[in-house]
Amino acid sequence: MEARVASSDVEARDAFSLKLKSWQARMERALAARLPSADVEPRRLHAAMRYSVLGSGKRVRPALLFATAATIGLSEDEVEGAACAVELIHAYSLVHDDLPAMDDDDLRRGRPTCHRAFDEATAVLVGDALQPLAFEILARDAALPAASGIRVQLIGLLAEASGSSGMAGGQAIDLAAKGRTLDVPGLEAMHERKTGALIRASVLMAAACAPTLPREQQAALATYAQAIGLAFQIQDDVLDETSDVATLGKAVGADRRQGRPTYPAVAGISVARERIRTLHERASTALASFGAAAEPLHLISAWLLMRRN
Ligand code: GRG
Repeated sequence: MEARVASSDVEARDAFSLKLKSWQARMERALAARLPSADVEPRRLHAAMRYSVLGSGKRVRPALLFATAATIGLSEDEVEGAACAVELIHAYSLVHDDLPAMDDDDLRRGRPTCHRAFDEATAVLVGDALQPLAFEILARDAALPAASGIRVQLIGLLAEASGSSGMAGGQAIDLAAKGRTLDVPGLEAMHERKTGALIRASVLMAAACAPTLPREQQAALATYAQAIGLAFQIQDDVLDETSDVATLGKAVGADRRQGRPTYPAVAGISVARERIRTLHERASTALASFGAAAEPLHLISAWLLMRRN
């Protein structure tokens, strides 16, 4: 019996790995179609936008939208536009995070960062242009079959998650904490905004596309999303300490060098790993009421737990 369970687990993971590849390919096409062509003026800006979004990236946030959609009975078509919007905000945050005024990084996704490949002013403009493109998609994209009330909700969720009460606020807290220590609750509050907010929004935006979803299931998805969002950032801190540049595609040890408070620095690596594990457990437990339908979300959780970059 145990052997059968184990082999079906392996089959489920193999199937998920194929699914993930298909989502990644789908996103590459969907984003390429929505980004302005590099042949259209201003060409340098458009080329830099495409450089920053296309070609690689794990597409974790879109995968969460697609997996949530599958769990609650929506099609991938119904959430593709929202998945593009979230990924564009994520891509802009990486471009700005890499700037000399922030992390001053040379390498991202195994390639020169946007300001290195182009120039600083262009990289600032890439962020300035990717953000409104995300909201334009939510407002107008014909491929997003959502009613106008749902579109307004999607815009609100993404704005809240990326603004000063979400990602940008988390980044501000992180920058202000350089060279200082935070306690674990302070660190988790920062992580929940900086990285967790957009991950949570990815799940909530897919849920918002199904307005008849029972309130308890919406709450269960929010609990799942919050837990994996925090776990994702703690794992990023662990990988920053334990991985290498070739695996990660970006500089390692940068957080510690820059005096940033990280989970391993504050609590130690083994406490950080244990916290990641319990957060993933909490995420799994939250999905109980969905039964087998939530398998894609369980598999995303398992993927993130095992990730090496
Ligand atoms: C500049 C407003 C502003 C915010 C920046 C998210 C963020 C805030 C900065 C990114 C810094 C960073 C590396 C945080 C660790 C977690 C994280 C977001 C990692 C990168 O996300 P992945 O792993 O990247 O999903 P890929 O390349 O796969 O898309």
